[in-house]
Amino acid sequence: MFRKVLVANRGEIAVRIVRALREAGVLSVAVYSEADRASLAVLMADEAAYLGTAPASESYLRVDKIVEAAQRHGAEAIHPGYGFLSENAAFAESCEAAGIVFIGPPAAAIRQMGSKTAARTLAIAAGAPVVPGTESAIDNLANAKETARVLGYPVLLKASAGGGGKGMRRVDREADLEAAIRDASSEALRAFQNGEVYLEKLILEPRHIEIQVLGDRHGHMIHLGERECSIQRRHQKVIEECPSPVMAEHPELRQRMGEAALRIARAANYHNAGTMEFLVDRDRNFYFLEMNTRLQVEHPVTELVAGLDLVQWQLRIAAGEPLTVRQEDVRWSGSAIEGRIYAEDPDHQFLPSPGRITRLSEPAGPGVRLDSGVYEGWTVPLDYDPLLAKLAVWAPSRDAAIERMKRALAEYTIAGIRTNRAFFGEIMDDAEFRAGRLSTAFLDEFFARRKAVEPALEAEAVAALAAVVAQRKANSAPSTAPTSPTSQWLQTGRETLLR
Ligand code: MV4
Repeated sequence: MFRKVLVANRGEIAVRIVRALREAGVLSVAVYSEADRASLAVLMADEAAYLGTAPASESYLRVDKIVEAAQRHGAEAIHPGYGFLSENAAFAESCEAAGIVFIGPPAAAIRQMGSKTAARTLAIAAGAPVVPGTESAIDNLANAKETARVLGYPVLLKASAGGGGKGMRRVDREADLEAAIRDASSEALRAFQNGEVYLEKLILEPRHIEIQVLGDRHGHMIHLGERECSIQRRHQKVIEECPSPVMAEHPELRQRMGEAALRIARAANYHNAGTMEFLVDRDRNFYFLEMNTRLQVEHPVTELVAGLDLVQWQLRIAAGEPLTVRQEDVRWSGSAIEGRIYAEDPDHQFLPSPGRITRLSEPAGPGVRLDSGVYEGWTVPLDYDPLLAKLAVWAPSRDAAIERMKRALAEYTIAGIRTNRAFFGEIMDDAEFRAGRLSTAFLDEFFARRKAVEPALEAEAVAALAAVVAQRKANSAPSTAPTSPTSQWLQTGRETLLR
């Protein structure tokens, strides 16, 4: 195992990795920008290295400064976390060139999976199902029209270099195809410096289900089942769970998707942790979409249900140790749900809400796992992704996990900034969510349902205000009426809300 590892990231994931290093007896080096001088990861790590000013382009994206910091601190390896440089093949190569182990897959696999068309070609060669479409970029309109006609409208234009929804265009009829290609291509060029686009058949209201894989440097690879990630807003995941509610009714689907994921990973000569994204349609046909060659934000739900520590395995695998877990050893137990707590205002178009956290009280207790990157008094910078923490719960059943999530959310107080915390409680109470009827259209439909009941909620707010006013009067009067500690506590919370 390594003696010292540098964590090339920030926020909750830097904290997650520092914790894993501490448990493994490995010294940790945090890196930080001007805005993150007093970050939780910096406070928790053994050592810290300053990178530069707040913009990521001057700090967390600076390959030269990060590699130099690792050398200066004597770190033998770098864990990139997610985002930033985690899927940058040139960064992985720079690490290796400097004699530093990149804790992740081979640079060649990162590069290959970075091209969506190359990934599709690889998946096809591996015998895995992909969405019907083209394997190479569109180079003339006549061919594109012919392809779209064969696929059948609606079709979806996607950026070859893309992912995450950028440069995507739905096309419903041939008359719209030419303009859509032009728009998608120029968007792709701006976002990825590569204007290539290709065509896929549009899958209507799919589920987004991904498979976690883990492989060592000696050719042994396993899958750890799925995560259901259909609840997304503008390609940003909001809630993830394991198992997927579809697997409860169709357990054979996990094995079939797991095997497809393994075929693709083997074809890519993959090692370390990786994730295959699939779309699953209403008839439970599944199609490979793309591969994420990094540790994912939502990895805790897999850890909770499969009962292993993905970051520990990433470290051991990068250090050359064999993966001693066999596929038949993997057992999935119970149900886990994760909610991403963002510093954003759900009542105002989810605008980022940076600022100082004036009060923080965190949930705990049975089955609760909080991966947080903040503390009371911390100022959430506006320079980065507004993810504050991930609240994950485990329980023996999905219904019990939902109740546990509601309980944990009720224990969670974050004051000083706006967060999406309360919004999760509403989703946990949603009948469609509880029935497990999920698709990528879920949140749009949820907002439409919520709008329909808004007038009733306003009346409820007036009643709540009246109750607080009455309670305040009662409290100020010299009364012997017993007030329970619970009601006192709840009232403090209500007052915070009504301020
Ligand atoms: C699709 C699709 C339907 N049909 N491809 C969005 C991001 C990118 N990773 C792939 N995405 C999609 N590709 C075909 N052929 C629907 C989506 C999609 C989506 C996928 C996963 C999670 C949320 C989504 C929200 C809207 C659209």
